[in-house]
Amino acid sequence: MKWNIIADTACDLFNNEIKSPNINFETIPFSIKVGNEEIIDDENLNVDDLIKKIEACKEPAKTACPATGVWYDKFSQEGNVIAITITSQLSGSYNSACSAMKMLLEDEPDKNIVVLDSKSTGSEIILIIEKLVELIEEGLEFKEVVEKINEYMKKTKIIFALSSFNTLVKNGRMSSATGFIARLLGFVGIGIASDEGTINMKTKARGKKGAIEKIIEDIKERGFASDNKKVIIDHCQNLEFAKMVEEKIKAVWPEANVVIKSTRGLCSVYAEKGGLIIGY
Ligand code: X90
Repeated sequence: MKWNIIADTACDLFNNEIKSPNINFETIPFSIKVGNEEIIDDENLNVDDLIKKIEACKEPAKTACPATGVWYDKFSQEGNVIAITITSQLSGSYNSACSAMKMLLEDEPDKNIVVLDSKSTGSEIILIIEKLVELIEEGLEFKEVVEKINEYMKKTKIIFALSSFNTLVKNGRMSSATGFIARLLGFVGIGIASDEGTINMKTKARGKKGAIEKIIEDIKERGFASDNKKVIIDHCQNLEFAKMVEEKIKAVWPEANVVIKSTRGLCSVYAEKGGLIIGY
């Protein structure tokens, strides 16, 4: 049986990063607008250039989620379909994918298809996709895969550390009251996702070291989703900070499996230069 895993580019994985004989993995891009320029978050997007353009532009960058028709085209491929989107609380991507699913089910009522609301973004979505691959490779039926992934999604977590909340606040993805940190230079704002998938600001720290302490505290408090203590650290042009976090995690949990990745376009726009998004 062939399987398709379709995600929007908030997942920060490229199409060639999931390799499994029975799985077709594809990502659907957001579009990003910087000034008058329209940029597609596809495989050719260069995050360095994007950040430079954003920094040179007076207005904040804007984004738009994938259209229903694009999801529909991917869904009509042969085989089972599992789609996953960025949190429905911050983007229309989930609704757009759900409309495509409804259309498809009218044409093919027996199709095995589901759209998952990650209630998160970036690295937490990577954890979920990698788990999906594991479940599919175990040879489970569609229904079992969906059941097990829903259980797993209750356990995965996200914590992010950003030094600017400008784009999030200016685009109305978080209120300026919670975006207070945006104005405090030299501080790192730390937040998590609420159960519904909105931004829940936790605290602020002065500099990287303080932020790392808060991140470790959070992992201790909420615990890993998997027995093998998997952590994915997504960074927007801040490998140094990502490595510092990795080192500290390894010092506390030497057996942890830590992977560092770069944000693609969408998460780069909102996490901004220097931001970290950690999934565990
Ligand atoms: O539909 C669209 O145009 C996309 C809008 C996305 C807005 C939010 C993106 C957030 C990216 C920021 C920190 C992580 C927050 C996670 C909370 C669930 C990264």
